[in-house]
Amino acid sequence: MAADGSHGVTTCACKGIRTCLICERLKEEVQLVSCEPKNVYHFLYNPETRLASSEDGDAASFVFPGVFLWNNFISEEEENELISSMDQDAWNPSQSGRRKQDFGPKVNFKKRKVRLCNFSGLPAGSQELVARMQREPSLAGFQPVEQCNLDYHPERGSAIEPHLDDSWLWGERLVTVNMLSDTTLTMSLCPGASAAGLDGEVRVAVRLPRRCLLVLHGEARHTWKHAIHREDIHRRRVCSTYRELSAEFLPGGRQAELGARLLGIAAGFKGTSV
Ligand SMILES: O=C(O)CCC(=O)C(=O)O
Repeated sequence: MAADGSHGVTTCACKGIRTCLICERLKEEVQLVSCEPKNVYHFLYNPETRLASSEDGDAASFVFPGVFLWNNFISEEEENELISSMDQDAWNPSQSGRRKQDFGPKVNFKKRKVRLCNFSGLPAGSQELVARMQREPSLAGFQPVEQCNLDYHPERGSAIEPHLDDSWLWGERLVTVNMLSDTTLTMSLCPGASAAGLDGEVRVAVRLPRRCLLVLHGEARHTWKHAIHREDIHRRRVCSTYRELSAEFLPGGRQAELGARLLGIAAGFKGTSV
């Protein structure tokens, strides 16, 4: 295995409209065209003021709710330990040049089916991090039942397209730990929605420093799509995203029993990737 944990990957898992540099090189006929619509207004999020300010200075700033950033959430030593432990496991090819490791139940979001399958819990290395998260008031009671590690590399043109995370199974707070390099999370509104009274697409750049923790909740979780663009991956980047259960799977919810089983398994912190 190479120092970056790669396994000499020369194939990819892209499907449909998704591509990465590996399949683009293989399919020479693929012509990449910029998908940027005409009217795009670029804003930069300021974590201190919680305002999104126009990068070109041509529009008024607006409050951007639902982002919480914790700088230096992990130390360099912890980052090294986490990455070397991940690199001892296989990384599975995923779409758009990403590789992934999953610790969670098997889910069919279309059919709304959850199966425990081989879910053996979150990995041991996350136990202390989860306890640390829970001490932050805005993450009180945060009990993740899924951890997804993603590996991005500029050589593969890794990216993740703008999307909203599911909210049938996953709860209010999405928590990500950003490792190995700085990057930018780009937030954009779903078509038809407008922000700051602007006629066009509004994009808000949220800078993610190496070793920070990011929480998306509220409007940033449900109204704004999030993406990592290929051009914002400058070096290898690894992130771990932790997801909690929605109300349907918590006490009082229709699937509380299944939720309790998932919580019990996750919190054993004896997991291997599924
Ligand atoms: O790479 C990231 O920080 C975002 C990951 C993400 O959006 C996802 O796993 O759904």
